[in-house]
Amino acid sequence: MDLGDEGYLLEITEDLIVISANKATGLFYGSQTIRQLLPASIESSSVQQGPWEIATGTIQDSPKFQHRGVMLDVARHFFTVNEVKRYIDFLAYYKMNSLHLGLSNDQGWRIEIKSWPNLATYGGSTEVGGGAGGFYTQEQYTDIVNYAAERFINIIPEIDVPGHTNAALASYAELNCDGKATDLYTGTEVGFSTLCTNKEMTYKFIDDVVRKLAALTPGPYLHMGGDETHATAKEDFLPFVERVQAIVKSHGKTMIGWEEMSQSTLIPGTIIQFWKNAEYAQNAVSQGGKVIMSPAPKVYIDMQYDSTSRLGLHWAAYIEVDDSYDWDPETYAEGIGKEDIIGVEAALWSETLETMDDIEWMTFPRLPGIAEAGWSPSKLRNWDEYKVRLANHEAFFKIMGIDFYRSKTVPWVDKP
Ligand code: TNX
Repeated sequence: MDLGDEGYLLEITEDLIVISANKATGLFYGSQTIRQLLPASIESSSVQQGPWEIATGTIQDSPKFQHRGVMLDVARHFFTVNEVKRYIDFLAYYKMNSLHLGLSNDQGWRIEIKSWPNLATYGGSTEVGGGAGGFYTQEQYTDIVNYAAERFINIIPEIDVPGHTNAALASYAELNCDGKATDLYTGTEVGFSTLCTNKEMTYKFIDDVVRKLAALTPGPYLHMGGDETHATAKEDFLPFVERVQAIVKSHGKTMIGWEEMSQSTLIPGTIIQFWKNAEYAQNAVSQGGKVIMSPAPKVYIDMQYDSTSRLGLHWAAYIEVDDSYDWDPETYAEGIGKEDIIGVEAALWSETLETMDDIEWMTFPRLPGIAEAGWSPSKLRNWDEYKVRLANHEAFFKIMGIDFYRSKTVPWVDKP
């Protein structure tokens, strides 16, 4: 039986439950399935009345894609270590294995780099709307990494360059072409900032940051952004991407970049994250690169559900729960097939999201469906069947205190 590195076999009989797997990851996923098969009251923090019954039967299960994740933007609004850990718990329950943290953007720098201290202390001192912001010390970042690893989740840190860099440009004058520090920024525009790609200091800066992040991150990937570089001339952007890839490689990591990076020459192994433009993804594939699928009209879970949603943006689409379920990563982008795709990643940009409740309301109930897009074979996925299973997760959402959106597209069991 081919269970691979992440699969498991779960055999439940009247007197025994057996999980078998090749690796510890599979045992962990088997135990998450047991959690989902038992009544949600097992999740309660107080003593509950049994009996706790579970159906007998056999489940053989393994994921379709090796990468199943969410990008959480902690730069536009800062989220604490405990909030990130709670999010990691949600990912674990749905057998996702990757949390991509957007650690820098125009509005904030969120990770301590000791050789460039102002990045965090000054560049991290605010956020969208002018709130206090914040940053993770290296110890706190390591705490997040370890907490995730205990749940078989890999942290992918992102430092977005050369655009989306105002927080760094405000912290260090020498990163600017004119040698003048910018002001901190608390708005929500994109595409106005750029590192000075012609200055050697810029590459020393990136090398220092990448060296530290690589040392703090046990996983194989560092994400270097590269999106929406409207303030960087294309002739500067292309060689910049080549140098950044080489820096990441020199510190022993594989680079991931947003799709725009595929306009440059990719080195073997570089992974491109598709969000909008199939041509960019095709560029990556034609250079032998692999793709993470994050189509904005399906998995940008910062998008509003409909025009009445109190949070979120809608530039890509209104994304109802059925819309975010009903797509197939293997056929979504022309010219990008199953063999080109390493996985699926939702994106939770936080321009409009300030609290954990806000994060939960955008994430639930869309997350389980996106997890399924990354896990289940296409032919077994069907909204009419899925929506009934999703409705049964209401009890879990409630017992976990998750603030979720009661979409009309889902036949919820409990009426409010
Ligand atoms: C696009 S998608 C962005 C982000 C914004 C997001 C808002 C991408 C790589 N960049 O900078 O936060 O839209 O939905």
